[in-house]
Amino acid sequence: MPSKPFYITTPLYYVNAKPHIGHAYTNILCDTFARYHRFRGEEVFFLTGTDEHGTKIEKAAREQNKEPRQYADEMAPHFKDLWKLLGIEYDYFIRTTDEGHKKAVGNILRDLEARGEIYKASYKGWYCTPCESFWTKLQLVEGKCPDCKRDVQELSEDNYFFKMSKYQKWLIDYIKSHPDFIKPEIRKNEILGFLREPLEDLCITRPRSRLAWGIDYPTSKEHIVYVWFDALINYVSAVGYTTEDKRFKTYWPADVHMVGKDILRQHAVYWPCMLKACGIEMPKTVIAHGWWTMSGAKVSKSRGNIVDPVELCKKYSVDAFRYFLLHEVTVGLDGAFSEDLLAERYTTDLANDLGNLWFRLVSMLDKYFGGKIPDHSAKAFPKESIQDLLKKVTDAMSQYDPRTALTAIFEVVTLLNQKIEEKKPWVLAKDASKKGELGDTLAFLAEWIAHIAVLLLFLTPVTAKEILKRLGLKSDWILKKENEFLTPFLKPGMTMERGSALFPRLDEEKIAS
Ligand code: ME8
Repeated sequence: MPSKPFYITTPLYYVNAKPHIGHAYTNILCDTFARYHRFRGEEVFFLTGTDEHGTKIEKAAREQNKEPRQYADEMAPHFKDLWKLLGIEYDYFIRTTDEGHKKAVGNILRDLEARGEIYKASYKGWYCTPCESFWTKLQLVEGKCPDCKRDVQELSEDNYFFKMSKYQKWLIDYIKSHPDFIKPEIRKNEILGFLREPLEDLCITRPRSRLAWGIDYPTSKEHIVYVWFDALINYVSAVGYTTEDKRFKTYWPADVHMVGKDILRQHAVYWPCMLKACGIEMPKTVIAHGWWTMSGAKVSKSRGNIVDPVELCKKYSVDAFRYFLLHEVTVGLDGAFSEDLLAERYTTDLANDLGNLWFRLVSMLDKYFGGKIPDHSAKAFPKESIQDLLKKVTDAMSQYDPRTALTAIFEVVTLLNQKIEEKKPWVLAKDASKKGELGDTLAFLAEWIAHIAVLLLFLTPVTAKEILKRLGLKSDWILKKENEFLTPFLKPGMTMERGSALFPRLDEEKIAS
């Protein structure tokens, strides 16, 4: 029986501002894992999209004198455009305003209500508009929102509640007995810490009089569904829950929900309780990555310290931006972003190490062998070392650790540059009796570069494909059996295309601007 497709999701981003480096990071991570699983021959379903309901969106639309729907229609393409620019190969883009999604939300609510999982009650609380959060008096900090420290309003209103509290014990047991459910460990412990306090039922509606922009609550004209209850359901509505049974069975459960640590509670507490109440299987893993910060503060639209990925890609290339984000921090930790650091990594790792390695190889092949792969002996193929690198990279990728994979690859790049210094092919070239050694040395380097390029296909795909094209090799690799990789790719006489610099020297003036 074929294995279940690998199903990976990003959060659905609010459309109240254009995407920034943080959103780009989550999607680049997911794209890397999606590409890796396709590379391993698996079917993949990679879901991303936009979260379009709720107070934030309504407010942002009104500020521009627009209807929320028109505003969302104008904003959603900014996300699609960025994913296109970044080469994010998602399979489906869901919008919470899609009819299919709204239908699934209604079906779920009707079912939960019919089964007594939802009740109506009067609710008194303190509401923080920017955070869209209700707080109890105890939760307020000096009378202000505990998250953003802004003013809150006291409200009392009739609402619908999901009986989340009854799942508390089950959830704690589930998290403890499924070590991979929440990653990394530190975030799992945070959630378990949160669950030491009594879990309250979740208020899942807003009165229409206060918020009109959202999904209608199916059994009350006066209520709108709370934006988080609506948005989380996308992960099952996108694969046909309650609308296309066969599709749902094919894809669910999700293998990975990738989220930032800011929204882990919704994904590791609300969402599992919702699924449990619906009788749906749990996703396999929720991974919470860290935040990109600037001068110590989280990059965020509300702080206004936005880093524009489009500008960075224009200046440094899509792959350089991708390399930086994947290589700079281990998934789960925070990363301090600075353009200076990006420029430094570009120059040292990409231009000086990888770019230069390529340049030296093709220059020597051109000079000594007319741009062709020379005759060489079988020992020129470094099978064991290549096998070792493959293992390091695949182990790291199966642990959702692209940083370690990139580090292992770039360590080899450094070693290969050192090898050129040691072997001094330009000295070998002067001695006719060393022609065989010269051929072996260059073939060894060329094989390494070809194999490295294949391993970069899911990490820095533009560069990887470019190198493979220049070597005259295919780039639609599917690696089902290791042996297909542990074999020479190049034959004597094959010609290589020199091409321009893979990572051109940075133009100082352009960078400073
Ligand atoms: O929370 N560093 O949407 P959102 C790293 N609609 N990642 C960051 C980041 C940063 N500085 N800033 C944002 C929502 N992100 C809800 C989600 S899901 C059913 C609903 C990324 O537009 C990170 O993935 O505020 C974070 O979790 C997400 O953007 C929040 O996006």
